[in-house]
Amino acid sequence: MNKNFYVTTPIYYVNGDPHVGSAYTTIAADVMARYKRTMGYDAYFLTGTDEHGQKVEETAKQKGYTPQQWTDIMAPRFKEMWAKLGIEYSDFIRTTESRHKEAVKKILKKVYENGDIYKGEYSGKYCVSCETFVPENQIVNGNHCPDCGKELRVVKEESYFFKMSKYQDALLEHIDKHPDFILPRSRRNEVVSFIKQGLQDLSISRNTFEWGIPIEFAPGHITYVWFDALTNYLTAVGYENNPEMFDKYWNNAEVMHLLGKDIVRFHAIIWPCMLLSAGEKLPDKVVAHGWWTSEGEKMSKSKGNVVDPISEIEKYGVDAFRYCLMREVQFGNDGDYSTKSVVTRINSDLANDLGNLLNRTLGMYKKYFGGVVVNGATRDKYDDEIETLWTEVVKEVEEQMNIVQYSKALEAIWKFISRLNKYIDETAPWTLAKDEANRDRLAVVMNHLVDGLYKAAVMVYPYMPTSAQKIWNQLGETRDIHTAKVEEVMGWNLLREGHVLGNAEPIFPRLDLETLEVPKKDPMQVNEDLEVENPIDITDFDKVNIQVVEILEAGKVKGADKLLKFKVSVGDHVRQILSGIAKYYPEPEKLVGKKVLAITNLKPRKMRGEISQGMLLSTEDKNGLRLVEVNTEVENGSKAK
Ligand code: ME8
Repeated sequence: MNKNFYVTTPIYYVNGDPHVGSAYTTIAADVMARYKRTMGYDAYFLTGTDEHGQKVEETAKQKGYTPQQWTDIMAPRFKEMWAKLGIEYSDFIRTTESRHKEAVKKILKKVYENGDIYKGEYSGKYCVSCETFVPENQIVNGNHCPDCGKELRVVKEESYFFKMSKYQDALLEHIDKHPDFILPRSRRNEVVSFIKQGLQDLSISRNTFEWGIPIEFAPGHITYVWFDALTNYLTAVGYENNPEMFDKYWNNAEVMHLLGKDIVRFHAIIWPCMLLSAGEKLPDKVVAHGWWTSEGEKMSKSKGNVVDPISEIEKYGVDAFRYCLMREVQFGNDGDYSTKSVVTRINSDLANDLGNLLNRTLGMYKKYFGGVVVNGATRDKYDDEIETLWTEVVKEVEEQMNIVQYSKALEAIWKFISRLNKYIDETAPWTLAKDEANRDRLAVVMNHLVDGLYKAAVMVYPYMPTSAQKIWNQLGETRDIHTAKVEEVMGWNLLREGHVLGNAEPIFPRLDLETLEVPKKDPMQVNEDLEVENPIDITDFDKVNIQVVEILEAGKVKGADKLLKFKVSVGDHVRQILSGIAKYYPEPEKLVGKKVLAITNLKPRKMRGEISQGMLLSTEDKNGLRLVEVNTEVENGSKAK
């Protein structure tokens, strides 16, 4: 069997700091690599940063740096975060490295020589935040991105196109023949129906800015950032400079890309088409996970509810944090990160089930046998049950990990841990200990417990490496758990007669939700990195005339239930303004005498045969809609600046 494995995370944009979302994918990849190693694989794990493109260029500029300076500041921040989260990647790639530039050149050349690139003009809409071209039929709310909701820009420039349409059938066939190519399987249908709508050729070059990899056959053009970024997966395993490595970790490995559902199409459509054109093998699994929200809301910098992994690991410890992320949500589904669910999880699974089991077991071993292993031979049906369950659990974990279902794998592991707890109740060692005649039986029971814990440590190691090591150490095993293999712990009686167990120390302290120190945000703190939606320039604002107007008359419009008709004074003249707010002002005449704000340079238009020469400003909240009132002392016609 092929025992090489290659797992990747997306390479993250360096426009902001890593957060719980990027941490999630990276932890998932780390868990997978560690798990595969325990299963005897030679696993290679890649993460890194996506440093080119308009989004990064613009962020750098806003912050007052050159793009290179900015990426040099940001890339180490990702490395630092991953170190704190116990991530042990094999390589960290930055797309500004020369090895990557060479790899991009190579793949572009291959695709070009294959006749799959032609010159044309791109004319349409572009979302800088997603770095993606948005076809007309997908635009939402007038001019916004269907994925992130941000405003789109018009792009009209000469561009080179990749003949993606040519690979439509080959890709569909591949997906059909490989049921696990896109995971979870539920995502597969979405991708297939998208492809079936017809693949468009893809613009793969830009020529109106400079932060990217130049294209040899297209002077003045740089590589479209996604074409550049996706290639990173090849670069890191020696596509351009190390054929031996490339053979090992690409051609002869199980290749798995982990990513969020936001970028499935790039990975399950564009990327395989690029590889088909370049004549390279396709990855084996493209696995998309869901989206994290925080305490029930979408995470955003402006709301200030972005979960910072550092504060979480300060509260719970890194292993508990890793465990909760992987356990709480089924991989593929969206999840909500809340303090309550994390605390509940830690208390029940870690402190109670696992921590207590270890504590009780070591306590009893010390009491009954002085903490030194004694083997015995008196078996019972409970021993058989435990042993059978263990074999089933290993199999179940392997099946779940194959379809990248971490929470299900953990459920299986916890079935075993809970069974060990139940085994204590069934065998009641404290009763056995009362009678010297049961000493041999007591030894068998206690050995099953320490043995079970020894095995459990290997199973939880990918998720909680430090705690797993602590469990081994408390069991008197000094070996580095990194080297542990599931195969070695399949059998029983792993701890031999005379083995000295260590001391029990609590690994997962119980948390109290009430008294948990949740660092309170300073309500007066100003967020300097606040992200503004649809930012405009002061010159944009200057175009809009907002003036104070006094309502002189207000009434209903015949035949139009929603409309109110106002006569307003703008200081030197009177205007008529219509507004669709009748529902909120059943007695409009009460508005007479109030001063409100109006946009006065909106093109006049007729509604229901009546002219409207402006727009009254209003605000809306859960209590309904209200006109924006101004102090009556302000003179009519005064401009809002
Ligand atoms: O897309 N919940 O980079 P990116 C879950 N550079 N996962 C989340 C998340 C959330 N709320 N927020 C982010 C890019 N993620 C490209 C990738 S790959 C060749 C190029 C995770 O910085 C998730 O993995 O926007 C998502 O796919 C990724 O961060 C997007 O990272």
